[in-house]
Amino acid sequence: MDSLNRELMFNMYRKMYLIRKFEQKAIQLYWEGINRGALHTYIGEEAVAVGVCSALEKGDYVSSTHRGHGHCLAMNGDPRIMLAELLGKENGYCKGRGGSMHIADLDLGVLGANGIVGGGIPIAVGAALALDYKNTKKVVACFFGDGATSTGAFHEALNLASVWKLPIIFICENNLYAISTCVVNAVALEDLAHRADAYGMKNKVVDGNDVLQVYEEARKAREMVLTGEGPVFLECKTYRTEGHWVADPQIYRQRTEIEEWKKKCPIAYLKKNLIHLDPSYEKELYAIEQKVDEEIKQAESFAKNSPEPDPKDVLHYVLV
Ligand SMILES: Cc1ncc(C[n+]2csc(CCOP(=O)(O)OP(=O)(O)O)c2C)c(N)n1
Repeated sequence: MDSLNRELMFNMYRKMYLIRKFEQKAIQLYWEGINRGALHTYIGEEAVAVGVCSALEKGDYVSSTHRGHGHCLAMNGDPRIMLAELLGKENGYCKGRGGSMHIADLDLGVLGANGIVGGGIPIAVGAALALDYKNTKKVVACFFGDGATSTGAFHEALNLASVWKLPIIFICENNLYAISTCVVNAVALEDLAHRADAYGMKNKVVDGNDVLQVYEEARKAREMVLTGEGPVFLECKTYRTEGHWVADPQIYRQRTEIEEWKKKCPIAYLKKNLIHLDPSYEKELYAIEQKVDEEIKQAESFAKNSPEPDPKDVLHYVLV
């Protein structure tokens, strides 16, 4: 872990805590009837986005999913503009026309969330082809769920990326479920990482709730793909501790299973490890939490006070 320093670890803690608080605020606003769009939260999976994105460099890209808030915040997306988008406001990332599943910020390298399961994967491969063609020495980090690994687009895109040796890291967020379908009922492999074997692609299973491990493996993967030997596939084993979407009754899994995974909270885990390293860090982490809490308050106020789109412009920026 030579590549890890105190500042980096604190920054990873800050981002994971920010994602958690952002999602909790989005849920609260949903039940208050203020956030009316679809909402798939990233609670429990924060270490994956933060570990991977902390290993990226300026000029790299990420492709996201329908569960995309964590990816965007991990790439330094603005929580105020994101929350305004969720509330359908003119100041949102898509001027309120896109909602949760279409947030993108090309300046930050966020190619966009995507409501089509597996839809981001070929887009990421296209972006990697462009980076390669321009000889940029930059990479794409392509996020998708366990369910997406059973789409045709996944297999076609992985094959092409491997044949063309593109600079792309495939990151499977295996949270055990695709809506209500447990992965064991969908795929006859213990590790989804082995799906990459079929395409001659290096792959690794990672503890997706340990941000330091995710970071380290993503950092190594980035170096590897830049040697021109082709993509790397990381399967990050994790769990979404909330429903598939905000109002999911979750009748397909046991409460005890959820409680067990809550004990493996990636944020609490990093906090415990940092305090173990140096007890004085507790105070600093608390200060970080206070600052993020304030940031979320400001995001809420910004979003609530942002203007609604003018009804006469409602079809602007929309393909009809
Ligand atoms: C092509 C397509 N098929 C089906 C759906 C409906 N759908 C939305 S989310 C989802 C499950 C995705 O599971 P996974 O890829 O594991 O991601 P997770 O939700 O667990 O993050 C499905 C089937 C969709 N949006 N797009």
